[in-house]
Order: sequence, then C-alpha cells, then structure tokens
Amino acid sequence: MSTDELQRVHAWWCAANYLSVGQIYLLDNPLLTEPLEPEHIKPRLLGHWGTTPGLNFLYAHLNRVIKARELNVLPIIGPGHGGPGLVANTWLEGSYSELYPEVARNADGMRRLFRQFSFPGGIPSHCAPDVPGSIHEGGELGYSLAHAFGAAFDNPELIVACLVGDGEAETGPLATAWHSNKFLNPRTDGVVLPILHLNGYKIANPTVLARIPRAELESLLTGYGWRPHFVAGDEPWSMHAQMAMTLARVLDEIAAIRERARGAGAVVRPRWPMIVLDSPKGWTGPKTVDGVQIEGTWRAHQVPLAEVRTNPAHLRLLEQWMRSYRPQELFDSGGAPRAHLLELAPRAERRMGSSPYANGGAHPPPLELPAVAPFAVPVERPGETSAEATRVLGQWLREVLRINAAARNFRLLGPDETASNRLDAVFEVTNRTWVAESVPGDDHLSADGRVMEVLSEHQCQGWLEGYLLTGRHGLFNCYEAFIHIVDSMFNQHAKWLEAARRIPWRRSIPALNILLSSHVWRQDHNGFSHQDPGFIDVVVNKKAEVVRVYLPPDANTLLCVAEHCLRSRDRVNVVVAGKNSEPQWLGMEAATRHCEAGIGILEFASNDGDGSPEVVFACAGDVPTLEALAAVDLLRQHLPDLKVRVVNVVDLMTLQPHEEHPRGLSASEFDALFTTDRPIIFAYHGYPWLIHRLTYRRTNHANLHVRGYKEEGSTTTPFDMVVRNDLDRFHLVIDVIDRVPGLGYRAAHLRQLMRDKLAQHHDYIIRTGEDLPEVRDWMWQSRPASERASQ
Ligand SMILES: Cc1ncc(C[n+]2csc(CCOP(=O)(O)OP(=O)(O)O)c2C)c(N)n1
Ligand SMILES: [Mg+2]
Repeated sequence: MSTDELQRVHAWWCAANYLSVGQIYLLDNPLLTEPLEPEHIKPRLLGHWGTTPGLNFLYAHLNRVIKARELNVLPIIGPGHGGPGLVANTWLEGSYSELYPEVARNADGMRRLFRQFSFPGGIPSHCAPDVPGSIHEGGELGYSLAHAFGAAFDNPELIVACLVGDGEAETGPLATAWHSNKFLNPRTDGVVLPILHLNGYKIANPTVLARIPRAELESLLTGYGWRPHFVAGDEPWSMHAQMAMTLARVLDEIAAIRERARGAGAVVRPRWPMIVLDSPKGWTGPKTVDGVQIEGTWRAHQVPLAEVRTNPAHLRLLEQWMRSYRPQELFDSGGAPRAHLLELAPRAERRMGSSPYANGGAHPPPLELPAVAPFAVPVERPGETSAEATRVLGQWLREVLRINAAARNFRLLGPDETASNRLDAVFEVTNRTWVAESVPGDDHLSADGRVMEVLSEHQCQGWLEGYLLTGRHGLFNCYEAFIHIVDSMFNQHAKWLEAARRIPWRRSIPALNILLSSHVWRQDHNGFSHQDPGFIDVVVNKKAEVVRVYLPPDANTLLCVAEHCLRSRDRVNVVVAGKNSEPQWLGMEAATRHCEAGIGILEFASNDGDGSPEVVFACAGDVPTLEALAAVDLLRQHLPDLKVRVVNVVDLMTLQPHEEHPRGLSASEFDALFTTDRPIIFAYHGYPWLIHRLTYRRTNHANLHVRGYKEEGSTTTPFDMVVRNDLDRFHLVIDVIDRVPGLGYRAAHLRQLMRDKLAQHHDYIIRTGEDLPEVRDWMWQSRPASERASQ
C-alpha cells in the first residue's frame, strides 16, 4: 500500500472515530469551531465506544479493497452496539445523506447527525434497520455469523464481511456458526469473511478467547475449518500495514478458492481464510480517566467519560480526545469531508451503506409457486379419507423446489427433521446441503442440495433470516417443542420487521415461514420433553402486523395456508400441522374458502340450520378439530335434538378484535359466529389461556370455556394425551352437558356414559398399551347437512 493510500485510510479511520465520538457526546459545536462547553454536551450520554474504533478500522480498510478489486461487500457487525461507527462510515461515504437528506454532508448535517443519535425522536444506538447497509441489528449478540452465511448462500458475487465480537463468540449460536463453512458451496454461494474482533473484553469481563494462549485460539479456529490470519497490536501505522497486507492475502486466497471451485470437477470444502483483529478495546480513546486505565480495558465498553457536563476535567479530556483526530484536516470549514478522504469511498452501490444486498436483495428472482389444486387430497365426504398433512405438503414443496431450481431462491431448513416431519418428497428433486465428507450409505447429501439440515435450531433460523433479509425465500420446519430454542431470535427478527416497516426506503422482504410439526398431541412416543405448544404464545406478543399463526385442520387447508405464507412478505408466519394419518374434512374448494376467511362454520358438522345453536363448538388445530368433531358425533347420536354449531379457526389472529389486528373479526362478525349468549366450548391446540387473551374483549367471553394443553403429558397413547388434558371427546361432551342450560338432568345418562368411557379408556390402555378400538377406528358418522335437511 502506498503512503498516500495509507494516509487516506488513516484519515478515514480518524474521521469515522471523530464522528462516532461526536454522536455519543455532542449536541452542538460539531466541528469544534469553539471551545467545548457543557451546553454542547448531551444530557444523557448513551452509546458504546469500546467496539467502535475496531469497526471503523475495518470499514476503512474494506473501502480500499472494495475499490481496488471492485468487490461487492456486505458488512455484518456482530457487536451492533457499534452503531455510531456504522452511521459515521455511511455518512462519510454519502449513503447516509442520500437516504436522509436533512443529515447532509455539511456542518449542519453533522450537527444533526450527532444530535439524533440515541436521542428522543432520533435514531437507535445499534445497527438497527435505520442504518443504511445493515441487515443485522446486533442488539442481541450471537447471530452475526449465521446471518452472514444466510446472506452469502446463493449470492455467488458477494463477500460478507462479518465482524464477530470476542464476547459474542462465547454465545452458543455463534460458537456453532463457525461450522457453517461445511454448508457453503464455493461454486454457487458467496463468501463469508469472519473478522474476530479480539478486543479482549466484554462489558465488565475479559473474553475467553482473549485469555487462552494464541496457539490454542489458532487451533480452535483451525479446528473449525478456517485459516486464521492475525492482525495484532495498537500502533496505528503498523496496524494499517498489517491489515492491508492481510486483506490482500485473504482476498487472494478467496479468489484462488473461487477459481478452483468454479472450474470443473467435484466441489471440495476449501479452508476459507478469516482474520483475527487483536486491538485494544476503546482504541484511540482516553488512556486513563481519574487515574484509572480506560483504553485497552473493559472500562472502555460504553461511555469512557461519564461526567463531561459537570466535571470540567472530563470536558477537557473529551475536547483533547476529539481534537486528537484533527478534525480541521478531515473536514472543510463547511463540514464536508475533504476530497482526499472521499477518494477512499467506493462508488454508488459498491459503497457498503448502499449495497442492494442489504435492502431487499440484489434483484433476487421472484419465487414461482405451483398451483396447490393438483396436490389436493380428494374429499368426497368429510372424514372419509385419511392423509398425512405434512406429507401432502412435502409433495407441493417438491414442486416449489423443482420449478425454482434454476432461480436458486428457495431453501428448506430444519434441524435434521425434514424426513421425520414427512416432507421427504423434496428429496426426489434435491438433496441436503453438505460440503463436509461423505461416505457410501449417506442419504441425499450434496454440495448443491437445497435442504439445509444442521442440528442447531439457531443456525437454521439464523441462516434463513440472513437469506430472507437479502431477498430470498424459505421455510424452516421444526419439532414444535424445540422451536422454543429460537424464541429470542424470533423476537429479534420480528422487532427488525416492525422497525423496518416504518422506514420508507427499506424494501420489503419475504416472510419468515416456520412450520411446526411433530406437535404436542402426536409426541406421545417421545414424551413430556417433546410436548410444548408455547411458541404460539411467544409469537402473538409481537405487533399484529408482523405475525400470523395458522392451525390448518387437515391437508388441503395446510396446502392453502402454505401457499399464502410463501407469497407473503414482511412478517413471520407460524403454521402448526401434524404429520400423522388423520381424517380429512375439506375438499380443495372448501379449504380455499375456509382459509381465505381464516375462520368459519363447518357446515357438515353443524345442525343449527335455523341459526339458533344451543352450544358453539370451536376448534383450532388438527387434533382438537378431530376431538371436537368426535364429540359432536357423540352428541348427535345421544342428543340428536341438541343444536350444535361448529366453528373452526385456521387463522388464530381472527379471534382478536379488528382494532388490534388486521385479520381480526369485527365485533358483529364475531358475535354472529359465536353468539352473544350461548356457551362456547373451545378445543384449542395450545395453552388454553391464549384463547382468553385473544378474546377477552368479546361480548360472549364470559361463556367461553377453553380446553387445551395444560402441561399434562407423558409417553403414552395418542388418545391418552388428549384425555390427560381434558381435551378428548368424552370430556368435551361433558363440558357441553355442564354448560348448556337445562341439559344437566336431561343428559345425566350420557354424562355418566362419558365418565364410564374415560374409565374404560384408562383400563384398556394400561392393559393393552394402545387406544380403544372405538377411538382408533372412529370415523365421522353424521350425514351431510343436505341429506339431513331432505328428510
Ligand atoms: C445475547 C446477549 N447477552 C448479553 C448482552 C449484553 N451485552 C451487550 S454488549 C456485551 C459485551 C459484548 O462483548 P463483545 O462481543 O466482545 O463486544 P465488544 O467488546 O466489541 O464491545 C454484552 C454482554 C447482549 N447484548 N446480548
Ligand atoms: Mg470484546
């Protein structure tokens, strides 16, 4: 690197550091044209300095190589608390002011830039969606590397430069993410360049990786399959020289790997390079404050000078610190960055803050969706045919994968359960992504497979998020109980979507689709640990516009829901569907209508033709629907005059008031379905309290009685699972008898019969180990309403 270039990189770094400190501290006097006074200082000092100089150092050096080599680089900043750094760099390169013209590249813009940071009405402290070029907020640490890989998959021209905090590297998700290199196809995917930011500290502690011998760290990273390059020190000029040399070497290695991989022959896993940036935390900041060392310690993590407004010594230190970057040499008198510095910035979309990859993707091909009708299960009469819902879905997904194969814009992810969840038809057209070793007998592994299976729900979720945030599509399938592992990642992604919706320049991104199968009611063989439907409760905490929960009762409704989900954008769709053979209720046409409405009366099961039901049965979920219909069947046999309406809920959000959720029913619609005064027995898939939460404002809420999972589970028979939770047909019939006014004494015999059935069930399963034949072989007996009406 020439001296000129070196000086330019250094000037950029100084400017970015200056602008970062300015954001943390200053309300006014941005160019320090006058001596710093307490009134120039923000009343509340918020932000994180410690990680920022390292981030700025990397950004400056990346600029140089992007320009020299015409690279497409997407930055991902693991320690997203370095937000002021990313904002500073994107302002310097011009991306920021193009999106926020009022924050122009002049003195007034700089004043606004400083003032708005972590300030009411301004911008957040982290690399939130507000920040140009960011797809990763980095507020909750641990997901940077998984996001980086997700962005790199199927983006062959892209290099994702991922700064990983050394504290962040202690998290489970990050520790596993190093293994993502076994899933990256060097022929058709982009490159991830991890830069481990070894600044030695977290908030108040040293980091593990900084306190093991260097050889051990090197072995660890080598063991993960990387070739680590170290850039270590604190003397700026030596560090610039090292970083420039290392980047050159690393990029040469990457170019050589790509060339090899993109030639003929089999794809072999390369040893990708990575960088370890060992530099002081809070580098170039105050060395000591009040006699205590700051630079190079954990004390530099947040705001190194805390009393700038009230302590004149601190104020002086801040001024010295800021002036140490020589602002007058970096910015002209009007506040614009000087020309020699600007020359370092790449042009147009190569600027990292203007990367199209970070804003909806670089022209990703649209996802083509095949029609669902050809995959429908024929349903001549409700309940007559049986099917495995997810197996039917798998056949449609196979078609999705087939017709989008050339576009390379769809991936199916899961923690080793795609076949177990019965989606294995997809393996007729693709394989599991695998760039590690294979041996004969391996099943459907290949470097270009589009099904990604790794036993880390964190990686599945993180990869998919990165893939979606760069404009492509996917579906994550998971056992219902273990999706809780990514509760927090879901939260963070939903927050990103919520925030991004309010940012006009952010393009929309495809929805995050989560299919939960092997669910609570059919995990009887795996037992209690595998029984937990609580993810739905987590999901509905989020803002209405970004979440949907679907509980299709059978295969055709699952197909309709899946098609809708894969089309949708800017939200998280959670679909819960069983994989076992179950009766099918709705033909394709009826299923389509039902799913469009999201909720509706099951006409075939209702006998309240005159519109005056004595009881409303509601059901949501495949097994609860089955039990509700079996209960209706019993009522029809034993109390044929009782008028029952059956309402099935596919889209859980319809239950919320219209004012709370765009899919919510209006008060009159809800009252029409559920009546204002009849008992409602609600058989629900998950924890019953959620239904109360969603409906507490409805007129008839006082009459609503919900059955669901109440944490009663074990390794037992399928039917015993519902019995233990009082969700079975016999309990549901008793609920009706107990709640319909006047039915109690009329139906006393039936009530007793139900009790007897429960006792009989219990004895039978203890004796035989399986469910009563009348339960196992139960079929919907009632005739269609049309036949009944014609009598
Ligand atoms: C999952 C998670 N746990 C805890 C925190 C709180 N936290 C914020 S910053 C930080 C230390 C981060 O250290 P490191 O990754 O080394 O970042 P840097 O030193 O670059 O600031 C912690 C623990 C968090 N943001 N996310
Ligand atoms: Mg650190």
